[in-house]
Amino acid sequence: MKYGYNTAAGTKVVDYMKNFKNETEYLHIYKENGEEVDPTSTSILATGMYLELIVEDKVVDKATVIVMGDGNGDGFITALDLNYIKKAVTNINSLTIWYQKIALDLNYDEFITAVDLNSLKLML
Ligand SMILES: [Ca+2]
Ligand SMILES: [Ca+2]
Repeated sequence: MKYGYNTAAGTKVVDYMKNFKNETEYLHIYKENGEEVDPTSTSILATGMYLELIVEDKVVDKATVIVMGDGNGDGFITALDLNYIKKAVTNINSLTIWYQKIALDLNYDEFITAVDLNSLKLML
């Protein structure tokens, strides 16, 4: 599983999908629970959504969406995300899903610290 399609909170699915050169008929986007999302949807992108490139019924590529600062996967930056960081600062194991750690590591140093906490506060 890879990631790298980091994006800003508030991005709409339809705008996000325009970033990709792949023929849109081959590119599918799903919610964390596996439910497919209409690629022309104006709903908000959230951490944990994922993309699949499907050619001739085979998944040839897959990537997870990371919305920076969105640790709980609702697409918005709120006090809930702040709480995730607060817990992670004292106990890194409180983040149980790998992409939460990436979404909340706002300075990309691979650690969740007070620096990330302060950055997220500024995003609220
Ligand atoms: Ca959130
Ligand atoms: Ca960090």
